[in-house]
Amino acid sequence: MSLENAPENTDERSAFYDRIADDNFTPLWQVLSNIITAEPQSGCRAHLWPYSKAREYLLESGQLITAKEAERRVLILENPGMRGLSCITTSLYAGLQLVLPDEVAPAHRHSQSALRFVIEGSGGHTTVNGEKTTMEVGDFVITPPWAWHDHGNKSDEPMIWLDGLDIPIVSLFDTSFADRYQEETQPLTKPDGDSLARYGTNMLPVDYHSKSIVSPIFSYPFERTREALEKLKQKDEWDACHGIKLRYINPNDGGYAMPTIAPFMQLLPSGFSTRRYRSTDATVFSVVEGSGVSIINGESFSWSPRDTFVVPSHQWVTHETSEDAVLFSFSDRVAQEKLGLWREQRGR
Ligand code: 1HN
Repeated sequence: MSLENAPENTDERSAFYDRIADDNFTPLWQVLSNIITAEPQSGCRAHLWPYSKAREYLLESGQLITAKEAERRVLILENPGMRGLSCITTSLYAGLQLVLPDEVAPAHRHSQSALRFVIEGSGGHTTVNGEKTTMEVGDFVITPPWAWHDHGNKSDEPMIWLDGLDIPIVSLFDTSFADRYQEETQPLTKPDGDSLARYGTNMLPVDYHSKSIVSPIFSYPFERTREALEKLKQKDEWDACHGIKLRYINPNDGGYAMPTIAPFMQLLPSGFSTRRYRSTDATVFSVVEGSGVSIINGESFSWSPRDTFVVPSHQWVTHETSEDAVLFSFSDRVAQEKLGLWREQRGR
C-alpha cells in the first residue's frame, strides 16, 4: 500500500497555491506522498571504505596539519549518496582519526555523544571527565555528551580509530552546544581504570544507584569481548542472521551503553552464511578480524580487517565468511527503539 500521488493540477488550484505560498502556506495534498512513504526512502547508500586507502590518506593528512591545529585530525567517511552532509547514515556521523606520536588533540566538550573504536596502534590515550584510558586495537570507548575530552599519544606509532557521533541527531533537534577547555589538556582526577573497576566487572559499588542513561564505563577492552565471543562459539546455537552477536550495555539498567548510538560486536564463524536480514537502523561496520563478503541490496562488498562499511536502513543484507570473522558495529537502534520506530525482518 502506498499513499496516493498528488491530485491533478488545475489553473485555479495552481493560482491558489502560488498565492498562499507568499504567506508561507503549502497544501499538504501536494506533498503528502513525498513525506509519508510506504517504506524508507533514503539517500543513504551501501558503501565500503577500504582501510588501505583510508590509512594512506590519513597519514598524508598527518604531513599537512597537526592534531592541535585541526582540533581533530579526522577524515569523514561521507556517504556517497549524501555528499556534503558530513554523515555516514542519515542519523549518524563517522570518521577516521589520526593522532601521531607526541601529539595532543585539545580538550573540549559538546552535546554530541561520541564513540571511538580503535583500529590501529597501541598505547595512545583519551581522557574523559578526568580519567585517562589507554587505547588498544578493538577497544570501544565512550565520550558521553558534554564530557570534557582530549586525546594524546605517548607511543611511537600512529594511533588511528573510528569515531562515531550522533551529530545529525543533535542537529535535528537543534541542540548543539560546544565549549573549549581553558588548557590544552584537562587535569587527571581519577586513577587509570577506575571506572572499569567500579562499574565494569559485573559488580557495582554498594549503595550506587545511578539512573544515568550513559554508561559509567568509558572503555570496554577488546580482550574481554573477544574472550566472550570465543566462549560462545563452542556451543553452535548461532543466530541465523547474526551469528554470535553481543551488545555493549550500560550496567545501570542493562540498556545500550549510549543513549543515541547502539554499539555491538559479533562473531561470524568460519564458513557461516547468514540468513537475509533487514532492519530500520542503518548500521556502520568495522572489521576487526577475518574476511568475508556482504551482499547489501544485491550488491557485493568484500571486506577484510580494518575496513569500514555501511548498510542502509531497510536494505536486505547477508554476510558470508571463509574464516572466523569479528565485526564491530553501531547504529541508532537505541534511539529508534525508544521512539517506537525500530523494525526488523528476517528472510528465509
Ligand atoms: C570530536 O570531538 C572528536 O573528540 C572527533 O575526537 C570527531 C567530529 C565532529 C565534532 C566533534 C573527538 C568529531 C568531534
